Amino acid sequence: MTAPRRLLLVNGPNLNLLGTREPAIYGSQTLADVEALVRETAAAHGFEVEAVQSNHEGVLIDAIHAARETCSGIVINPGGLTHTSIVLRDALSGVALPVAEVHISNVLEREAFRHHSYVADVALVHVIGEGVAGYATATDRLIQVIAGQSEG
Ligand code: CA2
Repeated sequence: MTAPRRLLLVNGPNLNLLGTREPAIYGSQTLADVEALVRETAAAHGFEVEAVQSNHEGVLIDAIHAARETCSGIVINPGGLTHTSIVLRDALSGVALPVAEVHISNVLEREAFRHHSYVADVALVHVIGEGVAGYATATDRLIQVIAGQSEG
């Protein structure tokens, strides 16, 4: 079966607040801007995007499970779940799709509790601290990975 030309974009808890608070850390663009950027970037390669944001871990996990049938890769900013969630990590490794992990801020230069990511070693692409533009970088790099897989 040919791989679907569709990506899942996952944004975790509190990312619905983008553009409303803490602009010094997260910038002034909104979640709608992020979703539009990823759609535009993916469309340049002929990919569609299904976007989900939730403040509820189970909703994110259900979306990741559903992507197994409908998508060929996942771009994810897990928000604070990055640093806490073994179940989110298990969902990502369970569906066995290529994953791109994005963080808007440079988590490695922030508080020590943000330095560890449970998602990092199940992701093939990591883009950290490039602001919202990092979602476009992550999308491009993930599509390159998918293209490489379908060649091999
Ligand atoms: O830098 C990132 O993208 C983070 O994943 C964002 C998470 C944070 O817990 C991670 O350590 C790093 C927080 C998302 C909350 O986003 C907000 C945006 C605007 C206002 C308030 C929160």
